[in-house]
Amino acid sequence: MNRWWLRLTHHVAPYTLRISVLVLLVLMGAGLTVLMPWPMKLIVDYVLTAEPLPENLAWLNILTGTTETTGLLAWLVFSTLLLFVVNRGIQVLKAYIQDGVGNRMMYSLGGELFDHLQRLSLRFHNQRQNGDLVRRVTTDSGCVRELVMGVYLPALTSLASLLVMFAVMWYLSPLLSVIALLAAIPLPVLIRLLTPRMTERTYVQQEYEGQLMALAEQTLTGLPVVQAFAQEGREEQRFRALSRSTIKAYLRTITAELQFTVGVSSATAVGTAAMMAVGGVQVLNGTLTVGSLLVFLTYLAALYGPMETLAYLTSSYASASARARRVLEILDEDQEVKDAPGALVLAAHPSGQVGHISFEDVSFGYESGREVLHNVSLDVSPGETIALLGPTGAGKTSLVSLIPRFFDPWQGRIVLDGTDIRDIQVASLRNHISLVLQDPFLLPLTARENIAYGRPEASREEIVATAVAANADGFIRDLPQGYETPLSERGATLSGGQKQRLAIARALLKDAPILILDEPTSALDARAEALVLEALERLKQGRTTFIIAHRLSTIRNANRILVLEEGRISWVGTHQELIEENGLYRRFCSGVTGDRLKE
Ligand code: M5T
Ligand code: MG
Repeated sequence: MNRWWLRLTHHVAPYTLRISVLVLLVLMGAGLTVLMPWPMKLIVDYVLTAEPLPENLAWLNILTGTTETTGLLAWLVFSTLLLFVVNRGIQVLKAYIQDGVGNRMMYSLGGELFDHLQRLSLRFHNQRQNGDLVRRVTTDSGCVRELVMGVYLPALTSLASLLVMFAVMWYLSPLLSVIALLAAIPLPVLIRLLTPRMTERTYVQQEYEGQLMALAEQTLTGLPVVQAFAQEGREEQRFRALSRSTIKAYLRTITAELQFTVGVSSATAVGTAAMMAVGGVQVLNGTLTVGSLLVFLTYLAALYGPMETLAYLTSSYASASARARRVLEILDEDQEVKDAPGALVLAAHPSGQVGHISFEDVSFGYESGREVLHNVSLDVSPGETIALLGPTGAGKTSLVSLIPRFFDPWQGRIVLDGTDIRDIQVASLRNHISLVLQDPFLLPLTARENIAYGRPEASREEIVATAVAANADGFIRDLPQGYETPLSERGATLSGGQKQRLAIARALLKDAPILILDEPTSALDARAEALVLEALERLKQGRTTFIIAHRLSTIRNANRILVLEEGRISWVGTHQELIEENGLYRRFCSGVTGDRLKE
């Protein structure tokens, strides 16, 4: 975790020029801040006392072209005004550039994180909470902005002004400068002592905040279930309990920060008191002018600012590094399923027979120690339709999800047209597969865009034709804005069967040589199912198809039926053979009557 910032440099590098301008502005600002009390000093020491300017300030007379005190006064008043205006101008410009560059860096890192997250395996996402991940992308990616704009730049500003002020102070009174220096010594000690604690506490706090967001997100997503079981009270209690932990963690962070701030301000207060005493005596002795003491006191007040900034810096650094930890943790997450070096790119328009798939002694599970598929071997010819049948939890969905490489097998291999699918480019492999998932998830897009999701360039005619084939055209036309109706919380909500037909249309339009249908008609009534199956029948032509179903009617036309039981292939044969051995079918599908089998 050390040197974590080194890993973020490529989000900062593109803005080097703008950051250089910022640094320049910062240094100019520091210089102006130091100059600020000087017109006042000159007025007090030379204008009000009508003393002539000493040798080393004689250039002021030449510059103003007058030795008159009133003329000098006018010039000094004018320069105060000028200093103020220029300083403000610099601040405004600095703020503008700083915000622009800061946000660009943040979204650059956020973009990298989002991209990486999208490509992480479903196994990773199954174990993570969406709300927490969203927070990492949208909030925690601000760490790079926080680091550059909240740590490095303020550090430079503070150090530059401290340095210049210290030089001037030394020129005015070395003794007082030494006292100021003594007051500053506890600062690095405190930084070393308290930073690790602050980092740790900030990390814990952010973890809790992530959990809180995840809880809110999950509860809102599952709200129909929460309301149906009247569990709002329990969810509220969970939220409140988590809130309490979050607040506790927050307070612990604040405590660490406050300890630090108190330490810093005590040191500064003692220094201030000491300097007032010694400076006062020096003025009374006549070794220091009133004007110089004024400059000194102004700097003292100004010293406190940068020192406080330095104090905040460590807590900003702590929080930036805690956030960075949450970002890098995800970026370090290995892309489980990724392109092998020199991976094969499948031809865009495969000619001839494509889609010969073999499972060779494949074993697979989701978590170690619990194997879900055991030594599955299967050879599917191009254009063949394989139906998968089996009790719930047997591993049907798991088996087909290995084909697009949502997961890789633990043992054995899957071969597509002679190539191990691990040697095929993932995107290219997936482009050759059309899927209807068991849970037909629709995106918050219009009906038309949802159907065209896998082929955004499809023409309207193609989209409508596919919808007609999937028996979806009718209900889509009945939606408030037809094909242009947004399918989101604010748009139309579809029934389970309608969603399923839309998902089928989406898969069909993709027009891939391999078709995987995970219970595509489970939510349809007999009539709708018949219509969809008829469409599927047409579309299955020439494609290697896997169809999972619980109903016999759905799989009647499959070339082969495969029965999966507890992760093993227990039976393979045709529909006719299955009917003849109907005892077998009854064994794993309890509750299905003989009548049903005759469908
Ligand atoms: C097979 C387990 C599940 C079951 C077995 C998807 C998924 C499944 N499993 C996990 O541990 N993690 C997961 O992410 O794997 O599950 P399946 O392949 O989904 O079974 P199915 O498709 O035959 O069942 P169904 O109900 O869809 O007919 O032990 O716990
Ligand atoms: Mg399933």
